[in-house]
Amino acid sequence: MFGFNKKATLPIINAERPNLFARLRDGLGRTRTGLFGGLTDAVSRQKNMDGMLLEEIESRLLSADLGIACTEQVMQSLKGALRSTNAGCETVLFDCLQQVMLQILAPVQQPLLIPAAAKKPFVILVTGVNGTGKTTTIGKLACHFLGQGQSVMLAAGDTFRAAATEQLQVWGARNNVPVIAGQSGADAAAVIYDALQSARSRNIDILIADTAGRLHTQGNLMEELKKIRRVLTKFDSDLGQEIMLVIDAGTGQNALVQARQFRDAIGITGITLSKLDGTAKGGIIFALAAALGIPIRFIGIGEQAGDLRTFNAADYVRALLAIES
Ligand SMILES: Nc1nc2c(ncn2[C@@H]2O[C@H](COP(=O)(O)OP(=O)(O)O)[C@@H](O)[C@H]2O)c(=O)[nH]1
Ligand SMILES: [Mg+2]
Repeated sequence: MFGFNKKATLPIINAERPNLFARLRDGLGRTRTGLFGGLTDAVSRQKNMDGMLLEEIESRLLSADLGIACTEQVMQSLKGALRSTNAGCETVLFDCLQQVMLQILAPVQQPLLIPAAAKKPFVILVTGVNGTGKTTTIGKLACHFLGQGQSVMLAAGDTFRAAATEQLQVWGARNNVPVIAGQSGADAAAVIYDALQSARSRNIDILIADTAGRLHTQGNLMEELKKIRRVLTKFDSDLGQEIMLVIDAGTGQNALVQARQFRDAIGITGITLSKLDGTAKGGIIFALAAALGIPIRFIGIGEQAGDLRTFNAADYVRALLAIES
């Protein structure tokens, strides 16, 4: 497996949970291979990095979906570093990537903190296009917050498909948390309003609401999301809310389009980037961070309840560069 022959210089965040780090590192394996597979050998053989090698690095960054702006930022830093040092190519490449990547990601490392004094419930409204992993992320989030000792309720706001409600109920049963659902085809805002009332009367800490997948171009469905937002405010104008967009990491540069349009339509307060385990395009996280600056709350690295991680920039960069702790 690819790995730089260099000791970690980043802080070790999850030393007490090494298996989690290993899962993240393994999950990012395809992105890492795309970025660096075979490259380190070529780099370590060279004393000076030539133009062809620099071009190769640039095209790999683009293929991993870092996007043009981030790729340029990395390449500028790399060229600058190469000019100003006599260190070997591999060391320069490693240090430079580590530094620039961390610089790009650190500002969006803003974990979702549930204010202790907030009125209950705190609401997490989960949105995104079809199949990005919304319902699965909700199951994982339920597990995550239960593990922190919070009480959780789920609202089946995807009323388009009966299967969506069933899928949420399976996650509810698995985690032993209540699921509020309506009839198939019911008004999603009404289901979520019912769930709010139920959660408040039962003193539930966190209500996580599912919504039907929609394309950002589907105006009527975006209107429905706006209505849900109005219902939340109408229920209680002081309600603590997270409007979470779930993005499939394999989407490529279209992820930026999705994020912008959801942000402009309903205001996104946080992103969960799912399916980082199955893609070679995990570089999209850099493009999202640099272009939008929306907090990245969680990353999904598998389909199981435990495959959700609070986003940590240093961990992500270390895992991507396969720096062993
Ligand atoms: N490998 C992988 N699969 C995921 C992840 N998150 C969701 N999925 C899968 O993606 C598919 C769609 O997920 P679902 O939650 O139904 O998406 P939704 O339509 O947005 O609610 C399902 O097969 C999930 O198991 C992830 O982080 N990694
Ligand atoms: Mg769903």
